[in-house]
Amino acid sequence: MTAQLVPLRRAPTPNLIAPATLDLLTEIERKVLWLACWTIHNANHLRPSRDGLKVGGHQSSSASVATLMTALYMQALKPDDRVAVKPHASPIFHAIQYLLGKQSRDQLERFRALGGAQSYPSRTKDQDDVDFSTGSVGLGVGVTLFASLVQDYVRLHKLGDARPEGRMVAVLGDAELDEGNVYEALLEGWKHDVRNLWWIIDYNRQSLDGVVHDYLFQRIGEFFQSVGWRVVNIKYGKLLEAAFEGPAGGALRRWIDDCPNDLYSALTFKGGAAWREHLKRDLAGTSGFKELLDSHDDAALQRLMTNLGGHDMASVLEAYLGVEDDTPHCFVAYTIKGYGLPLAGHKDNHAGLMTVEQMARFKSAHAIPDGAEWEPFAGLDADVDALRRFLDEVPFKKRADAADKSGAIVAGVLPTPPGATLSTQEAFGKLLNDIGRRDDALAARIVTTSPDVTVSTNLGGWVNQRGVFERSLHPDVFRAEKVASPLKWEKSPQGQHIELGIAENNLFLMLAALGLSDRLFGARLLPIGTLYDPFIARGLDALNYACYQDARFMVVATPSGITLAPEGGAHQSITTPLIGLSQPGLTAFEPAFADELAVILEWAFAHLQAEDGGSVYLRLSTRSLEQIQRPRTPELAAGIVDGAYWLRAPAPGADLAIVYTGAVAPEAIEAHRQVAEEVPGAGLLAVTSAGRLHAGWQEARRARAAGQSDAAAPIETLLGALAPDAGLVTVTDGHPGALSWLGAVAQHPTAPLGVEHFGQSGDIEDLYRLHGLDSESILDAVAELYVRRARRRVRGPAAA
Ligand SMILES: Cc1ncc(C[n+]2csc(CCOP(=O)(O)OP(=O)(O)O)c2C)c(N)n1
Ligand SMILES: [Mg+2]
Repeated sequence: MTAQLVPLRRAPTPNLIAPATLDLLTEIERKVLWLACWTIHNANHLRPSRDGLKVGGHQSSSASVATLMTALYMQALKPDDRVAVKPHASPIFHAIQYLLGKQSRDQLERFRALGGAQSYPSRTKDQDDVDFSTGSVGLGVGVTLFASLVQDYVRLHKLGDARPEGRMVAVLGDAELDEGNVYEALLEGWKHDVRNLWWIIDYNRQSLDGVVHDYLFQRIGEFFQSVGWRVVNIKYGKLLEAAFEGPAGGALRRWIDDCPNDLYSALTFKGGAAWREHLKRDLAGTSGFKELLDSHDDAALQRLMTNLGGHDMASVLEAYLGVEDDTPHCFVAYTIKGYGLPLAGHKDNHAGLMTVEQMARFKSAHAIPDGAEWEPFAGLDADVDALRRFLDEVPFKKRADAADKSGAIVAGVLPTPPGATLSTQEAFGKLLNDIGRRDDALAARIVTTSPDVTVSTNLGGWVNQRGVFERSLHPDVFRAEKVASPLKWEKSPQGQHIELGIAENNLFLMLAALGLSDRLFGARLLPIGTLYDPFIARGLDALNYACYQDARFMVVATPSGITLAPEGGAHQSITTPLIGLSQPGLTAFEPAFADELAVILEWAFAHLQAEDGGSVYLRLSTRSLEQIQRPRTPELAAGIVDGAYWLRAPAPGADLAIVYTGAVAPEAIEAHRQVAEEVPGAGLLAVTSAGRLHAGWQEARRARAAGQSDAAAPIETLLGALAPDAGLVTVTDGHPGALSWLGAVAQHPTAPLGVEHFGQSGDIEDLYRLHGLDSESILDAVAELYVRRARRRVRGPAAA
């Protein structure tokens, strides 16, 4: 309890809430706690277990926020508010939804079972009204900040249905504030002057491993304040506040404030007698103290000493309802992990579950008759009709579906940017620049964002057309002062580019929020984020988080691989093609030519909006390649979108194909030219998306297993042109595993080339030779395959 947060603003004490309402809310809170604990108990102790694994669920983390969440959902939230609930309070969330008629008993009974209510609130998997998924601590907190920015963006661009502004709320565990992404978000939010944000910290001073120190929290209040937030402490409940008014009140308050967190937790767990023993020893002789102790039996003393603000409905409501403006608010609610349960305060209670005996006592304390465990009003003192009426009138219950119903935005044909030689990054810049000139829905709905690499990822042309977004007008001073620059940098509420500081976590949380805009704010946006490919890893969990929520966005990562040669090993990405191949909800493309990119972009805009679509990752390069002048035939376009096409078709039954993806195209083309002199029928396969090929292959396998015997994946059809024992040489500027699996499609012997070690500076020629991506290495791999084949023919398959 030592954290003396700067008393920036004490909760105001006007009588904001009628006593009868307070009583009803207190009853509902009891029910919420009961249902959450019972849901977990049912899953662990009553539902048959087939695998003997502990099902889990967090009764203590849930109990910690029962008051905070009940007050929030049942009283403070308005229909347009959006909430991220700390992962381990999922049972409390589901219980609240259940009482509001938005969650079924069946879902609660199947908590953590297949198809049931999810362990951690999930937008896509839960059936009740989850606004933001949570699970990886810190990310749900951060996304609310970016959502508030998106809400402002939508409003200032006059998109959507002009609904009232909502608050973006995070209910977070105190340990979430150890996650750096939270501070990255706070700094970015400060720059953008965010509003309508509430972060409610469940300050139980416990994390997973135990009771935490206060070192960080001693600074938290000041930190929030320094970035423009208002901090509201909800420290003491009404019982304690009343006790502080008595003669020994000052001494008692000091004792609690000075009590180390671990001792406070241990005494909470032990109960009234333990408090008495310590207080007697420490406060002996304090005037009025004996009377205070004597007027409390052990149970009353336990109630008094644990009456922290976060468990006191009146204190919590005063804090929530006392907010009068849109300034970001941080509520520091003092709580006890496991409050109201026999687990309260124990340092090991994070994953602790009440035993069957403890649950039986808990059940009788809640006056729940046998068989009425799931009944919404069983065991409550309040009048059931009054409870029903109250729940029916809860403002949050009236929220409408936020989906954007204005129909799909059509990209139409995106002409290939002209140029004899182009890099895919350059082509991307030109394509976006062209879109920026259009006066249509596509151009209006695209919003770009980048963590300080706008110019170097080629978004400059687009930004020149569309401007930078800021809530207030900020002219381009360089332009006004006539300092020559190819870039305009005027900031205004109409701007369509959101510039971020260098923090890739923020980029992906921004994309998550932008990519949910249709479902959160009724206005579909087409977000495009750019960054350097290696730094995807820096924000990877946030990228995964964005995909998990089914946010829809495009991430354009450039430059990539060792092809950015002189930039060296610290900027070379090796593993990203594997991320692109395996990340659910994200379809990765790595084109080589500008016409491929144009086709991919057309497809991507539709995919971002399709019911069964998803997000798109483009891995691009700064290497200028000689372009192929060719018509965009439907076959070519289909191949590009499906993931591959024959750049040089193999002769029927050919026994060799060179397969490449992305910027290594010239080496593959050159190797193929040389091979073709000796093996005239060899094929050259251009792969635009290993991920699409792989997904198509899996889909065809499943279709065949389901009885559709003629199902064939694009990659199966393509490789079907080769001889059964044809060799494949695959080459990619990334880990070779991204393409080596192609050998498994039709069991073709395969030699996979790619990058397996950290690189270093150099020019492309040197580096390709070093990593074995040059045409010589491709030819060596061809030779290796022929040698293997010859051996196999002589000695049988085992010899290869
Ligand atoms: C990124 C991440 N790392 C680790 C975990 C595992 N984990 C789950 S809860 C938790 C501690 C949570 O403590 P706190 O936020 O204070 O929540 P409480 O349970 O106390 O309410 C940890 C480390 C996680 N979910 N996410
Ligand atoms: Mg905690």
